[in-house]
Amino acid sequence: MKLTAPVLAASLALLGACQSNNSTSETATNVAVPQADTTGAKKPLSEPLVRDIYTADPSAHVFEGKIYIYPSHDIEAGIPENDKGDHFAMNDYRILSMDSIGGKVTDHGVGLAVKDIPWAGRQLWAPDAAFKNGTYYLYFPVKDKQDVFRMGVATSKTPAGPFKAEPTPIAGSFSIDPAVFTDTDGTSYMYFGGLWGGQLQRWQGGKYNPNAAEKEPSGNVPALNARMAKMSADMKQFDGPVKELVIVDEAGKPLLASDNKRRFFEGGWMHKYNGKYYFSYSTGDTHLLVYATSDTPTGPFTYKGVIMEPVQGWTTHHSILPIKNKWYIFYHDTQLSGKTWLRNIKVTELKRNADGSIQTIVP
Ligand code: FUB
Repeated sequence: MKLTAPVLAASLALLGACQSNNSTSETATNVAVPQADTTGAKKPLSEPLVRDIYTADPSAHVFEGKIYIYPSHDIEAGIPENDKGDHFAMNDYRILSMDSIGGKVTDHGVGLAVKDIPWAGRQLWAPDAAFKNGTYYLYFPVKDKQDVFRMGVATSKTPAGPFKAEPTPIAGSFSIDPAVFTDTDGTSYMYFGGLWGGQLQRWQGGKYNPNAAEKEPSGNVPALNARMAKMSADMKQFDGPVKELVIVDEAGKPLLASDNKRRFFEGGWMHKYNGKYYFSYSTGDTHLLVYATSDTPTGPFTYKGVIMEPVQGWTTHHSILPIKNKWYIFYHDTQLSGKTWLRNIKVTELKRNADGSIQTIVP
């Protein structure tokens, strides 16, 4: 997570204050909003899915024949930007759904709030969801009362929630951006981690160091990697140790910290295509979405290329899934606000070449 002032935000017109409420509502998607383009900026590839609230970090899934989206719910908390990301002070999640791509978006209201998580302190960041054995699981990172990011899990009998949080965080979890992937053999894994404000650098060596530098190592040393763990049968715990998800270059060498156009930063996502595992992630300070592939869900993964060029805003966060014979990528930018901490989710088609490689999207 970028923690300081916007770098790439173009000066598109503000579209009015987004008002947040807890009610269920419907909004039309991809509605063109008439506005004069006085900036000469290029038209974005797609339009925000919702305009009455700010949303980011969309994890999308098909549940019960509909597309459910579990985004962060950005708010203007009035907290000045700082290097620890205090201004990303989100308090709850709003769960969204739509029947099809391009259809109406239903806002199911608050699915989980910080106040209802017994161990939480502040900052409800990018979530993900999963379904197993008749139960829906919402995975979320939030700072505990000691201001350390941990991962929690909450459950519901319906994908729209509301979700009830477990009384304690997932033992052994840390940092941010959980993405839970269930393989074709039924085994589920959580992929997670994020640098800088996501605190991953505080966990080098496997132990928490509150005095670690606030940024990552630099230079010709191995980059910090995302983490992964197998999920327990009840999907509420890790089943085994947390492992590093090693990403190597075409020569099989681990990516270096200095290689910031390719190294992992945050926002990991896993999907499987034609028997191969695709781990995609944000490169943070170089503003790219990139991917690496492997023959196993545990890696090592080999870097392959860029999925998405920089969006408007500092960075984006995504999910990739098949819907009715096509693949889609959900992501965010800052088209509605021009502010890095007030984002809006979007979706566009993801296309591949015959060899399975992903075509680069210019958003
Ligand atoms: O929304 C808060 C953080 O911003 C997420 O956890 C990161 O992935 C970045 O999108």
